Amino acid sequence: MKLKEIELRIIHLPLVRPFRTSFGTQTSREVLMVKVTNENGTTGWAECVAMSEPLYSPEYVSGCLDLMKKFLIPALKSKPEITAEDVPVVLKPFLGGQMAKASLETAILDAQLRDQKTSLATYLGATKSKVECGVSVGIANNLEALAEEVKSYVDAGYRRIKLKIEPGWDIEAVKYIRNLYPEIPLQVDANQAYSRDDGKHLAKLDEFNLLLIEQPLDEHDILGHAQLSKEVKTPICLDESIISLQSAEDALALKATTIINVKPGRVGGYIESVKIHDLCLKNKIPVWCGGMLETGIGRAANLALAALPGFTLPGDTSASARYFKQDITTPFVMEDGYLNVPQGAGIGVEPDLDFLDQITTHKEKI
Ligand code: OSB
Ligand code: MG
Repeated sequence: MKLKEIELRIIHLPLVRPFRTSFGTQTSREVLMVKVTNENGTTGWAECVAMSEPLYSPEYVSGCLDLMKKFLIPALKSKPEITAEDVPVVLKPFLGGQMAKASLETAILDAQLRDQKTSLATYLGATKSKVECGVSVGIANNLEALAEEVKSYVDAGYRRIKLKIEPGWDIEAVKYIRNLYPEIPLQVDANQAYSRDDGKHLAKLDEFNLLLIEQPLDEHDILGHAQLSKEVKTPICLDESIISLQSAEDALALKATTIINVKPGRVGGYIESVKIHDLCLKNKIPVWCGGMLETGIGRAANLALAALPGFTLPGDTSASARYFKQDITTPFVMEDGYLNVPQGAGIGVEPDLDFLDQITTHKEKI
């Protein structure tokens, strides 16, 4: 396609409740939205999953905006014709920036698939029409408040619970919830809050029959995760450390991870995500689709990915109501613990433009 215009805008959506992790507390989601228009007048949408501050990953909203404007968009616009598959090749010289790159690739892919009248799910190789939902539960003020929040999700039908942990909020919290729900699939996410010396401590989680411990150590500490996996029986699952197909191959070869959380934004897009999925399927490594508190635009695309056959564990693909009072798309509503995979062309959903304008704090066209 020929790129006619790219619109970048920043929106602010309040969260239904504060979300506390080992790296901070969020009360609202600031999101950089990308809209591309091609020569046919077809539009494609995507959201950049970077957060306001570089606390989960080195990328952050205003940094991504700058990177896109100065380098990524000029490189894409310099090509007379572009396909989504060309995007990673054209942008490869610019180091890092996976989240920014992923959003540009996805918006172009959305427009491309709309022109071809093909859904993203079909394009990626989906084999399911609905996916099992898990939910990520923030660090609470006390165990009673945690139990109350977990109960609301269990009652809503979520099929897997993930507890955020950090030193001082780990063994007791897991024990408390496990006692209340002896059977529910349960896992924890530390977002890098532990160190290499914490093996013995984290091994205390082994008795609670957890599915996995997500990213206990620093994102760069592959060796540390490999050592930890010998001290702890619960499977280690990397999130932050997996930034590409190559990093997934390395982490598997070094036995630093036996399960992988795939987040398309973190690895540079859906095309790279499918490559990681294929690698894991070949090696019988379970994968699941992570989340970044996406709006309906990002969620729609994540559901298409989560419908691939290797995604055998429930993802952090929760219903709109888990995050926002009002989503920017038709809300995703869970039925019996599942969300339906959008079947329309492209990502299969569109933003409510009036609502989007109301919550927009910055908008520019390139
Ligand atoms: O580590 O998986 C994470 C949200 C923001 C940044 C990092 C993470 C998360 C979540 C929530 O755990 C996932 C979601 O429900 O979108
Ligand atoms: Mg995580």
